[in-house]
Amino acid sequence: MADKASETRITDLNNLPADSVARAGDKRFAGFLLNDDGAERWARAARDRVFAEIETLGLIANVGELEMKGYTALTPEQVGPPAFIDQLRETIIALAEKRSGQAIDRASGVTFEDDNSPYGQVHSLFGLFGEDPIFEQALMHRPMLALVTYLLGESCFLHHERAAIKGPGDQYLPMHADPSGPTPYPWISQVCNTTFALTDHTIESGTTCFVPGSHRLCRQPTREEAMDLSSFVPLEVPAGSLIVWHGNSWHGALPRKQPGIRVSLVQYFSRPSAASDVPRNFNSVVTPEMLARNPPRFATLLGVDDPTLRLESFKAQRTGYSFC
Ligand SMILES: O=C(O)CCC(=O)C(=O)O
Repeated sequence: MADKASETRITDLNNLPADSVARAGDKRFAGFLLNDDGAERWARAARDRVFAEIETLGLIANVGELEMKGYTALTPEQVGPPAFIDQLRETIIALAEKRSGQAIDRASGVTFEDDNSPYGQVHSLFGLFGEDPIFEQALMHRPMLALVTYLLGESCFLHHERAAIKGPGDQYLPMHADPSGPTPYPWISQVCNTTFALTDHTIESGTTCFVPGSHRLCRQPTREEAMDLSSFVPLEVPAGSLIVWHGNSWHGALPRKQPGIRVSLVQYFSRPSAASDVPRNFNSVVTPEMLARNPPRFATLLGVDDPTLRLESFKAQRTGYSFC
């Protein structure tokens, strides 16, 4: 697939249709950067699709939480069959054992205690596609994508994926927002994090904490704010839940204070216009078989196809609606 990457760079952006020349009196204007009815229709149709999917899946309350608090959690019942969560967790643990050459001590959780991770006492695994088709299912998870699309639009892509195994330790993860571009951040989400909780996420197990409503601040916390434990509101959810947050939301995590492991799968998405730090390049891991067995959106999510390089999508983005 590596060779195919360049194909998505060959776009019709340069092939302006003849009618893209607009006229005002005796003046002629290139239509490339002009809004037009087609762009407006395209953007509104995208909005209607996104809203319809939210309603169909019964996610309006979750959208309400995203708007109000900046984060939400789908219940295990909303996420789907427990077998999916069990398989995801076991696949991640088996992969960590294969890659590290160590059997994971699930009872004590100390197997990776010497890892020096930016996330605290967390062992992270990247490069999951191609290891097992379950990761393709996780990416195409319908309720997750409905919320991601609400936040980032239909052209968003997977910036990176990360499986995380957290053991006991003493390090808090400081409060931070995920975007890395200049501030103030736009109030509309530019990136978003989705985390499948594959074991219980509790205070004792070192769960993720949020500052409710902080997505409206559109900036990073100061150093003092990042370490102010009085602002850490823990989100406790059972195994099988899915946590989703607006990219601007301040979040951190508690240290795990009990033996054992907290296992999760993070999928982090971005708008094409907001890829301010280097995303993973999935072109070399996406196979024709993967593309054939997944819906067309799979190619967009993995950056193999970027719709915003096509003229009609490019123009629709510029209408200002945030759903295309
Ligand atoms: O480990 C956690 O609970 C939070 C992880 C985190 O901050 C992230 O994935 O961006």
